Amino acid sequence: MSNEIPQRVFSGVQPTGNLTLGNYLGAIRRFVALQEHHSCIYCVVDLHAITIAQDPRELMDATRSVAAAYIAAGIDVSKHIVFNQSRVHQHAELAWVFNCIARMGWLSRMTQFKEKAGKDREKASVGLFSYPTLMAADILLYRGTHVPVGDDQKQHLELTRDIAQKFNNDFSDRIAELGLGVEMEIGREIVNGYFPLTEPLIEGPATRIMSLRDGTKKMSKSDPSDMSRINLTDTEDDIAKKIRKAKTDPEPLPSEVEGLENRPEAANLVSIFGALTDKEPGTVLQEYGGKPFSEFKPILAEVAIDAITPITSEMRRLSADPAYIDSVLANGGEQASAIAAETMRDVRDIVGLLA
Ligand code: AQP
Repeated sequence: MSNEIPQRVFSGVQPTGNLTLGNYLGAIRRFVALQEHHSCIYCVVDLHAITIAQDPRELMDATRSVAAAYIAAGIDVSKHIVFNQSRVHQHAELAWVFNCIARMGWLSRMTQFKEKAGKDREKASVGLFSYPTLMAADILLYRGTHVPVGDDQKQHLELTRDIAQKFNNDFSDRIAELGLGVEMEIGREIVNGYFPLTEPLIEGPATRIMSLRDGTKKMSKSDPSDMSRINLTDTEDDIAKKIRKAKTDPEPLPSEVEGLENRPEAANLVSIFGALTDKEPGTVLQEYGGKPFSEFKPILAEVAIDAITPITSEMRRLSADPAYIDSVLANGGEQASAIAAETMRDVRDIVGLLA
């Protein structure tokens, strides 16, 4: 009996439109940092994208574009696995098993479903409702131990842990009989089972970047207003204009972090600045406290342009060669399939599904 699950980082991004500064700072930039010391699998989660209607051609383009962003941001595809989810059929297969493990009550509490389904829940797809069980399958198919995500995914990761724990409990005798159980130390917990209790990595200065038009709403690629976000495909002029027009209040920047309370737009611009320059908000305010936004915004725009435009131009160069992107995804898909097939063989045995 093997008694250790190796540490493995897994995360994904949906190909649902242009990637935003939020996706970059909250997720992709952290994927790049983690690759130095971990074995990583980064997925373009196209099966998640179709929980909301997508134009087929745009979906293919967006899938390649997310892969291009991963590579342009610095993910080393010769050392880590990058692929699109739908290539590995075991994601859907394990999601079905997890649909039978997860409880209706658990899924009914998911705030993202409530937000995305809106008022007319009856018309939302079943896929949108069961999205978190597919997300749990994405992670646990590779027995992912660490998942870097933005703050909005916290609840889904808690559900992933609940599903893993229920699976481990429901089948504990069978897991022991087959010798597939492992003792895991995750954080401070010692756990015995087949699936690890995944650790969410929600940390750093940019776990929730807010809309440039409304500091109480998350910056999102599907926001109807393009002015609400900075896209990784924006030109320098676009970035400068969006920051210039970003909603703010009439007061100058405060000198202390406490002064940002009840000033969501100001707090957001300061945290974007901090994330882009690797500075704590307090340090940013020491430098810029007392300055009006008319002075701070152009400096922020310059910092944002410096950070984003090298990635944008590399994405553009990569996107001109879709055959290369496809080869990366195919190669990553093969490596992912090999791991996924092993997990799914175990799961079938554990659950009692004849091969
Ligand atoms: N505003 C944000 N701040 C910090 N992190 C963010 N993430 C998303 N928005 C922000 C993180 O990016 C990763 C990929 O997100 P996703 O594509 O899976 O979907 P999402 O979380 O629903 O992000 P969007 O941009 O709002 O997409 P749409 O509009 O399609 O729903 C995740 O780790 C997420 O936390």
